[in-house]
Amino acid sequence: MNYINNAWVPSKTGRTFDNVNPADTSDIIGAFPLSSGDDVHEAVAAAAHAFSSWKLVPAPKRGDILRRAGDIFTRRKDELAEIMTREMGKTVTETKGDIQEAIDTAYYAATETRRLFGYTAPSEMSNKMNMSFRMPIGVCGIITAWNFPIAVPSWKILPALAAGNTVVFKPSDDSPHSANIFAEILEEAGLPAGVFNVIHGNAEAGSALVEHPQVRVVGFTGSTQTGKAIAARCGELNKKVSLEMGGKNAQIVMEDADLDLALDGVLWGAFGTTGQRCTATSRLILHESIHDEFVGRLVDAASKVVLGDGRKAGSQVGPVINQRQLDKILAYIEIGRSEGRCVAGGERDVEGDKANGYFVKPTIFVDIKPHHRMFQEEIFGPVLSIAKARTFDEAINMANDCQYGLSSSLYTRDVNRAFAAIRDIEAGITYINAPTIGAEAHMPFGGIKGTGNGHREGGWTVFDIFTEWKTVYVDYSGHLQRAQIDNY
Ligand code: UN1
Repeated sequence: MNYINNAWVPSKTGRTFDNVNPADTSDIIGAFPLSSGDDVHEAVAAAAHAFSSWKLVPAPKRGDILRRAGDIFTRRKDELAEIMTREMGKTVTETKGDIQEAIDTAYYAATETRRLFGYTAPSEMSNKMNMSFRMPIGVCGIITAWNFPIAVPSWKILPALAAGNTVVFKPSDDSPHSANIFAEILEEAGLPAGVFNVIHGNAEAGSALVEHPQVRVVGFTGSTQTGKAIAARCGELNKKVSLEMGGKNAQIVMEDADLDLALDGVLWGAFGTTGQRCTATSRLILHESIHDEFVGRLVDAASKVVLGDGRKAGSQVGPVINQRQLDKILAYIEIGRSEGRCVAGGERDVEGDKANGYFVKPTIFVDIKPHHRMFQEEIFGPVLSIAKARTFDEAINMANDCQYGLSSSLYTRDVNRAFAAIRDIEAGITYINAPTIGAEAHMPFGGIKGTGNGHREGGWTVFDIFTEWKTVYVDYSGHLQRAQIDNY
């Protein structure tokens, strides 16, 4: 069902799609609406109507609702984690972490409602005050991917609501159930009807949302191809748009690093969430003097990673999301074989029950050169490509030789190298002695170059997306003062 005006309604199309468990494709979780522009229109109309009263609710009162949502997410965490794992595959430990990001964001956004600072500045004239306020914008259209079904939507939706906007959310058709729980939680927290709406479906619903004249802001996380198309359309329609697209994140390990730490970092960064994070470590740049030893240990560790249904105790890595992604990953593995040498994995895991799901063994390629496709293109799966660097500068240049710029990581014990990397790596996020993953809700999140379009979610920077400035001049002089004329 779609969720419009606090009611569960079927699509006017009468069409549905199946939500399939990627760990066991015979397990159909349910049918969800394949919505069209008419459904989107109804949701946007509800959100536009709700905006006129929601924007007048004092921001701290809006914050109270978000805080309650954080409490309910906490209460429903275990149940929701099971549901999320069943529909998108990552382990329950990881889906709990996903929900924790929403809890953190809810409490953070709630607190920000007591700030949402504007600013004041002196006037050029006497007896006049200048100030500028952050104002809500209207209906926000939110479109997100399936890999973080609750966390990533929460980064956008909760601050958008905190700022006084209303929302129509089009989740991925690979994680619709989690989105519906999101709606249930916001309703129970006390969000008025129409303030938050969910429309299920595929690109048809997504593009209707982007096109709708009453949608003033579009927030998107997903593929580079779709993101660029949305941005182009938003350019024509003159809409505000924030994009969070691909990554090809590098971890550099220098010869002076704590190698045990670096090994744990790359294992979790590359294969955690089955490599399906925009922040996943997909390029490993090793100093040549430690290359062979490090690769040997990494291959050993990767071959011990336990693949399995994310709901089963002991599983460390779940399946990939669907047949399309499986095919894409296997195709990249073939490209990898032609560009370098496969030293771990390189195939599906079809042992026992895993034959029913989309499992891919943690895969490692060595002898990859910086210009290779394996080092340039986002794969979004458990595939790591390794290259050798002779010097620190060469390692930094290799990390930067890439169209994307989301996350990055350097392992070293040399404080000078650490600060040089912070300065020189072209990415929105740099980790020192930590993997490329693990963003925290109250810090700006986003990337440069091909990853984004200059916006950041997370932290207070997210309010740059979901507010517009209203500048106010109050002249209490009692006579006409003409700026740029009378005061000079
Ligand atoms: C994403 O993959 O879209 O920092 C987001 C991280 C997670 C979020 C990833 N907290 O890896």
